[in-house]
Amino acid sequence: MDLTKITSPQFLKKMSIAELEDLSADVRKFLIEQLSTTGGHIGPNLGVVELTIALHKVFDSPKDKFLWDVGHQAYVHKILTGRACEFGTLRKYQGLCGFPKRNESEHDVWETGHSSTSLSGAMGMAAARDIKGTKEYVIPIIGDGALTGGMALEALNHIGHEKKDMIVILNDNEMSIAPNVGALHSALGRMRTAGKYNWVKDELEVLLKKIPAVGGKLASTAERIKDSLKYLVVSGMFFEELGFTYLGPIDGHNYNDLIENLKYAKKTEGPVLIHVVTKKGKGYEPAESDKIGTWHGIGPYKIETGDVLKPVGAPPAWSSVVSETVRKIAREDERVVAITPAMPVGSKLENFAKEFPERMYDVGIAEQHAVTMAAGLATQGMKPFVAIYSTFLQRAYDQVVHDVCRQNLNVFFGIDRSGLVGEDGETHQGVFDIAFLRHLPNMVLMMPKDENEGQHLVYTANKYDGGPIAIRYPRGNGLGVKMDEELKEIPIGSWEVLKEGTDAAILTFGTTIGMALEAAEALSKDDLSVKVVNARFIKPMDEAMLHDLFKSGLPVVTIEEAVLQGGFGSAVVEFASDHGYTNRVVRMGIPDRFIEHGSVAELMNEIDLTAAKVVENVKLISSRRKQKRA
Ligand SMILES: Cc1ncc(C[n+]2csc(CCOP(=O)(O)OP(=O)(O)O)c2C)c(N)n1
Repeated sequence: MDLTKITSPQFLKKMSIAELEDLSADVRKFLIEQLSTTGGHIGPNLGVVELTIALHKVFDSPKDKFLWDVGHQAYVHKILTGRACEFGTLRKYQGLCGFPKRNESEHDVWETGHSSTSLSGAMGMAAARDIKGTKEYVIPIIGDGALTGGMALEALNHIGHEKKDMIVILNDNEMSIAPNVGALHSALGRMRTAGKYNWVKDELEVLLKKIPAVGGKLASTAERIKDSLKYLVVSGMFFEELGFTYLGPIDGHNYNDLIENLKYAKKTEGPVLIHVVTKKGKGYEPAESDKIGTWHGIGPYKIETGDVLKPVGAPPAWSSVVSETVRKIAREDERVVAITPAMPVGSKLENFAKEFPERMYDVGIAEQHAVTMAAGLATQGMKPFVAIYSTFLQRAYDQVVHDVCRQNLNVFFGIDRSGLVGEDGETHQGVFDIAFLRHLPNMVLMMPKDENEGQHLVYTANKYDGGPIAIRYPRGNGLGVKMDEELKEIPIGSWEVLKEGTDAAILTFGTTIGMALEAAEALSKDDLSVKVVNARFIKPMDEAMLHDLFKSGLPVVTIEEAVLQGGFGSAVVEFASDHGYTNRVVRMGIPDRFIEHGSVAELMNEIDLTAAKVVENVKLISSRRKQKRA
């Protein structure tokens, strides 16, 4: 079938099981081919082909509401709702978003990117439905990984209590990004092996009702028998105890099972949870046999071999530089403990885990717990390292404030994927952390100019005993600079002058240093001499250098790949104002809006964060100064 001709999921209603199976094969072929050129979340999507088709066959989207948790597995939903023709632009600048997007389709009713929000969103939609008196079904689809997130458990607790009509689909593929972890994961494992409780329960009821005369009475006692059967047949009655009708486990690649259970759930009052067992990567061997999560989300690849097309000889990834330095330090310092909330692969902590299994914790998708657990470790004199993506640290904000900063504990944060992350788009851009950390008492915040300085800042963080300290580093690879053998401490709050100049100063750090140097070089051709400063400590700033700079009367440009409001430039302006300096300061950074997906270069261009714009700004302010002097 030509998937690009699909305009609405209505065509599914008339299809037989055999036709649905043919459609699944077409969808898989399409995904494997398309994603081989664009990259994307291939594993999760290949796993939900039958599930998504069955959902659209049984329910009526957009009247019925599908909420895709995390949203990375919504590609099949996008295909069935008329977007196959746009797949060539997937995750590209101004192209199809890799996650559900409300302005893309009326079938995308809930936007996601961060995990474990679907149940709370669904509870809100169900509450609205009941207040308004409408009749639609609300169907959150959540993975076994996302279910470990605290928010999902908070919502389960509430939904079970409220007894709202809702059909929760638990897509259990035993994987999070990496293999799923935790006691809940083990409980699901026991449910998977316990067999089909629901059918046993129903068959018993039907059987008892058939017995003449006493049947009714017996059937009423069936309730009680059912209850005891729950314990007999299913080892973990977690969901039933919480107030859900539990159906499953069912084979998520079998249309008969899927459709029958979805229809049964439609008739069931109160919250239902269907436990659907799927295989991540189903139908594409390299993805299906992946045990560590390489095929969860991936760049372009060669279909025949599964080889991922990567530049050869690239410098080490930033995550590697930081995590491997922590590993090196951990050999000498037994207080070092590494914590990741579900991202051991992305954070490049696999080597650390192998070498120090007793000092490594993958806590699952549990950012809040990760941060507060680190605080607990620190109270006992340990030196916890929390490797966490900037965007996901947002979820643990109060834990950073209340548990770590307020108690002034020695927790070291590795804030990975800081700055624009590109193709994952607005839910994942790591652009808020400076603004939400800079104002916290006790916090030290740094960003290195290259990977050599990065390893020294990691060492500095380990030596620091004054409380919380965080290093930001971007997605992707380092610059390929020479690495010093010996690690050294960099004085807290010290900046570095990279280039002297007399007409203007550029203050910047991390990824935008290259842009500043390039601009300074271009400006020198116009006879403008620009000072460039590596402001590697965002907090505390190098106040001595700032005083000198402002006293010298130089106009200043600040550059940051982070939001302008509350950012580094704001800190510089605050400093100037507090000390009565009136030098002109132009702040460059991310404007007050969410930045969508695209390559980082395209996005930087869109928001005018380019060397050309730096040149323009420096010319503007330095010519004023020249006029003033003349
Ligand atoms: C709050 C948050 N933390 C971490 C992530 C990164 N992440 C994206 S998908 C994923 C795993 C989700 O696993 P699961 O829900 O089982 O879905 P699957 O990919 O296995 O289908 C993780 C940890 C995220 N999106 N949101």
